[in-house]
Amino acid sequence: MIKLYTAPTPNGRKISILLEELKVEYKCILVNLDKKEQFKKKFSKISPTNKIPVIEDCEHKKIIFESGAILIYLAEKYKKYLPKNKYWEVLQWVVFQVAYVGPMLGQAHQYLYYNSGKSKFAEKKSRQYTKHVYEILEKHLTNNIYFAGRYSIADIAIWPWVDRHERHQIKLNKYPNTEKWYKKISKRPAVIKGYNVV
Ligand SMILES: N[C@@H](CCC(=O)N[C@@H](CS)C(=O)NCC(=O)O)C(=O)O
Repeated sequence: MIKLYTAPTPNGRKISILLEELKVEYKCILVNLDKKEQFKKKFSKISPTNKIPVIEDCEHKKIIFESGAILIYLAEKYKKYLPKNKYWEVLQWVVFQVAYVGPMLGQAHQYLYYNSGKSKFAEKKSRQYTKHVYEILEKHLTNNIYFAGRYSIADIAIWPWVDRHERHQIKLNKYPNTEKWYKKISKRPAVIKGYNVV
Protein backbone atom coordinates (compact mmCIF):
# COMPACT_ATOMS: atom_id res chain seq x y z
CA MET A 1 0.00 0.00 0.00
CA ILE A 2 1.24 3.48 -0.90
CA LYS A 3 0.30 6.53 1.14
CA LEU A 4 0.26 9.74 -0.91
CA TYR A 5 0.46 13.10 0.83
CA THR A 6 -0.90 15.50 -1.72
CA ALA A 7 -2.99 18.54 -2.67
CA PRO A 8 -4.99 19.48 -5.79
CA THR A 9 -1.99 20.93 -7.66
CA PRO A 10 0.06 19.92 -10.75
CA ASN A 11 2.84 18.30 -8.69
CA GLY A 12 0.37 16.34 -6.59
CA ARG A 13 -1.68 15.26 -9.62
CA LYS A 14 1.36 13.75 -11.35
CA ILE A 15 1.54 11.12 -8.65
CA SER A 16 -2.15 10.30 -8.28
CA ILE A 17 -2.40 9.98 -12.07
CA LEU A 18 0.55 7.56 -12.14
CA LEU A 19 -0.90 5.55 -9.23
CA GLU A 20 -4.20 5.28 -11.11
CA GLU A 21 -2.38 4.23 -14.30
CA LEU A 22 -0.53 1.56 -12.32
CA LYS A 23 -3.78 0.38 -10.70
CA VAL A 24 -2.11 -0.02 -7.32
CA GLU A 25 -3.69 0.30 -3.92
CA TYR A 26 -3.07 3.74 -2.46
CA LYS A 27 -4.46 6.11 0.10
CA CYS A 28 -4.46 9.90 -0.24
CA ILE A 29 -3.82 12.23 2.66
CA LEU A 30 -4.68 15.84 1.94
CA VAL A 31 -2.11 18.40 3.02
CA ASN A 32 -4.13 21.62 3.03
CA LEU A 33 -1.72 24.22 1.61
CA ASP A 34 -4.15 27.10 2.22
CA LYS A 35 -4.13 26.20 5.91
CA LYS A 36 -0.30 25.91 5.79
CA GLU A 37 -0.42 22.28 6.88
CA GLN A 38 2.81 21.68 4.93
CA PHE A 39 4.66 23.47 7.74
CA LYS A 40 3.27 21.29 10.53
CA LYS A 41 5.88 19.45 12.57
CA LYS A 42 4.55 16.01 11.64
CA PHE A 43 4.67 16.76 7.90
CA SER A 44 8.14 18.37 8.16
CA LYS A 45 9.43 15.00 9.34
CA ILE A 46 8.57 13.36 6.00
CA SER A 47 9.02 16.42 3.78
CA PRO A 48 12.23 18.35 4.48
CA THR A 49 11.18 20.88 1.81
CA ASN A 50 7.70 21.34 3.35
CA LYS A 51 6.16 20.62 -0.03
CA ILE A 52 3.84 18.02 -1.49
CA PRO A 53 3.91 15.41 -2.94
CA VAL A 54 5.41 12.80 -0.63
CA ILE A 55 4.83 9.05 -0.70
CA GLU A 56 5.23 6.42 1.96
CA ASP A 57 5.73 2.90 0.63
CA CYS A 58 4.43 0.87 3.56
CA GLU A 59 5.78 -2.39 2.09
CA HIS A 60 9.39 -1.18 2.16
CA LYS A 61 9.01 1.43 4.90
CA LYS A 62 10.31 4.03 2.48
CA ILE A 63 9.44 7.71 2.35
CA ILE A 64 10.19 9.73 -0.79
CA PHE A 65 9.73 13.42 -1.53
CA GLU A 66 10.20 15.35 -4.85
CA SER A 67 7.71 14.45 -7.55
CA GLY A 68 10.38 13.46 -10.11
CA ALA A 69 11.96 10.99 -7.70
CA ILE A 70 8.53 9.62 -6.80
CA LEU A 71 7.59 9.09 -10.45
CA ILE A 72 10.85 7.23 -11.09
CA TYR A 73 10.51 5.17 -7.90
CA LEU A 74 6.97 4.03 -8.73
CA ALA A 75 7.77 3.38 -12.40
CA GLU A 76 10.77 1.26 -11.37
CA LYS A 77 8.86 -0.56 -8.63
CA TYR A 78 5.93 -1.52 -10.86
CA LYS A 79 8.00 -1.76 -14.07
CA LYS A 80 5.73 0.46 -16.13
CA TYR A 81 5.94 3.80 -17.91
CA LEU A 82 9.78 3.87 -17.81
CA PRO A 83 10.80 1.31 -20.44
CA LYS A 84 14.41 0.16 -20.44
CA ASN A 85 14.86 0.89 -24.15
CA LYS A 86 13.74 4.51 -23.70
CA TYR A 87 15.10 5.00 -20.17
CA TRP A 88 17.22 8.11 -20.76
CA GLU A 89 14.77 9.61 -23.26
CA VAL A 90 12.05 9.44 -20.59
CA LEU A 91 14.29 10.71 -17.79
CA GLN A 92 15.57 13.70 -19.71
CA TRP A 93 11.98 14.93 -20.15
CA VAL A 94 11.11 14.19 -16.51
CA VAL A 95 14.14 16.20 -15.39
CA PHE A 96 13.28 18.96 -17.87
CA GLN A 97 9.82 19.10 -16.30
CA VAL A 98 10.98 19.29 -12.68
CA ALA A 99 13.88 21.63 -13.40
CA TYR A 100 12.27 24.00 -15.91
CA VAL A 101 8.58 23.51 -16.73
CA GLY A 102 7.43 23.41 -13.10
CA PRO A 103 9.56 26.29 -11.76
CA MET A 104 8.92 28.60 -14.73
CA LEU A 105 5.18 27.98 -14.98
CA GLY A 106 4.87 28.05 -11.19
CA GLN A 107 6.49 31.50 -11.15
CA ALA A 108 4.21 32.58 -14.00
CA HIS A 109 1.20 31.64 -11.87
CA GLN A 110 2.55 33.86 -9.08
CA TYR A 111 3.19 36.89 -11.29
CA LEU A 112 0.44 36.60 -13.92
CA TYR A 113 -2.41 35.03 -11.97
CA TYR A 114 -2.17 35.53 -8.21
CA ASN A 115 -0.27 38.84 -8.13
CA SER A 116 -0.80 40.46 -11.51
CA GLY A 117 -0.07 44.17 -11.70
CA LYS A 118 2.58 44.09 -8.97
CA SER A 119 5.70 43.82 -11.14
CA LYS A 120 5.90 44.59 -14.85
CA PHE A 121 9.40 43.11 -15.02
CA ALA A 122 8.37 39.80 -13.42
CA GLU A 123 5.31 39.57 -15.68
CA LYS A 124 7.41 40.18 -18.80
CA LYS A 125 9.99 37.60 -17.76
CA SER A 126 7.28 35.08 -16.89
CA ARG A 127 5.67 35.48 -20.32
CA GLN A 128 9.06 34.98 -22.00
CA TYR A 129 9.89 31.83 -20.04
CA THR A 130 6.39 30.43 -20.46
CA LYS A 131 6.57 30.98 -24.23
CA HIS A 132 9.97 29.29 -24.28
CA VAL A 133 8.57 26.25 -22.43
CA TYR A 134 5.67 25.91 -24.89
CA GLU A 135 7.95 26.35 -27.90
CA ILE A 136 10.08 23.46 -26.64
CA LEU A 137 7.02 21.25 -26.09
CA GLU A 138 5.52 22.17 -29.44
CA LYS A 139 8.72 21.55 -31.37
CA HIS A 140 9.19 18.11 -29.87
CA LEU A 141 5.55 17.11 -30.31
CA THR A 142 5.58 18.13 -33.98
CA ASN A 143 7.30 14.84 -34.81
CA ASN A 144 6.34 12.79 -31.77
CA ILE A 145 3.02 11.58 -30.36
CA TYR A 146 4.45 11.33 -26.83
CA PHE A 147 7.59 12.75 -25.21
CA ALA A 148 9.60 9.55 -25.33
CA GLY A 149 8.22 7.07 -27.84
CA ARG A 150 5.18 5.84 -25.97
CA TYR A 151 3.14 7.14 -23.05
CA SER A 152 5.46 7.34 -20.03
CA ILE A 153 6.16 9.20 -16.80
CA ALA A 154 7.49 12.04 -18.99
CA ASP A 155 3.96 12.72 -20.26
CA ILE A 156 2.52 12.21 -16.77
CA ALA A 157 5.00 14.78 -15.38
CA ILE A 158 4.26 17.45 -18.00
CA TRP A 159 0.49 17.05 -18.53
CA PRO A 160 -0.74 18.53 -15.19
CA TRP A 161 1.29 21.67 -15.87
CA VAL A 162 -0.08 22.16 -19.38
CA ASP A 163 -3.50 21.61 -17.82
CA ARG A 164 -2.97 24.97 -16.09
CA HIS A 165 -2.41 26.78 -19.43
CA GLU A 166 -5.09 29.40 -18.75
CA ARG A 167 -3.43 30.29 -15.45
CA HIS A 168 -0.13 31.04 -17.21
CA GLN A 169 -1.99 32.81 -20.02
CA ILE A 170 -1.30 30.42 -22.85
CA LYS A 171 -3.79 29.95 -25.66
CA LEU A 172 -3.31 26.28 -26.34
CA ASN A 173 -4.61 26.51 -29.93
CA LYS A 174 -1.48 28.51 -30.76
CA TYR A 175 0.45 25.29 -30.06
CA PRO A 176 -1.59 22.73 -32.07
CA ASN A 177 0.63 19.70 -31.50
CA THR A 178 0.78 20.35 -27.76
CA GLU A 179 -3.00 20.80 -27.75
CA LYS A 180 -3.47 17.50 -29.57
CA TRP A 181 -1.18 15.70 -27.08
CA TYR A 182 -2.93 17.41 -24.15
CA LYS A 183 -6.41 16.41 -25.32
CA LYS A 184 -5.37 12.84 -26.05
CA ILE A 185 -4.01 12.38 -22.52
CA SER A 186 -6.98 14.19 -20.95
CA LYS A 187 -9.22 11.36 -22.14
CA ARG A 188 -7.34 8.60 -20.32
CA PRO A 189 -9.54 7.11 -17.56
CA ALA A 190 -6.61 7.12 -15.08
CA VAL A 191 -5.96 10.80 -15.77
CA ILE A 192 -9.62 11.64 -15.18
CA LYS A 193 -9.70 9.56 -11.99
CA GLY A 194 -6.31 10.67 -10.68
CA TYR A 195 -7.12 14.34 -11.18
CA ASN A 196 -9.50 14.90 -8.28
CA VAL A 197 -8.38 12.62 -5.50
CA VAL A 198 -8.34 15.14 -2.64
N1 LIG B 1 10.20 20.31 -6.82
C1 LIG B 1 9.06 19.90 -6.07
C2 LIG B 1 8.05 21.01 -6.05
C3 LIG B 1 6.89 20.68 -5.15
C4 LIG B 1 5.98 21.86 -4.97
O1 LIG B 1 6.29 23.00 -5.36
N2 LIG B 1 4.84 21.63 -4.33
C5 LIG B 1 3.90 22.70 -4.07
C6 LIG B 1 2.52 22.32 -4.56
S1 LIG B 1 2.49 22.06 -6.32
C7 LIG B 1 3.83 22.94 -2.57
O2 LIG B 1 3.85 22.01 -1.79
N3 LIG B 1 3.75 24.21 -2.17
C8 LIG B 1 3.63 24.58 -0.81
C9 LIG B 1 4.61 25.64 -0.41
O3 LIG B 1 5.45 26.01 -1.24
O4 LIG B 1 4.51 26.12 0.71
C10 LIG B 1 8.45 18.62 -6.68
O5 LIG B 1 8.54 18.48 -7.92
O6 LIG B 1 7.90 17.80 -5.94
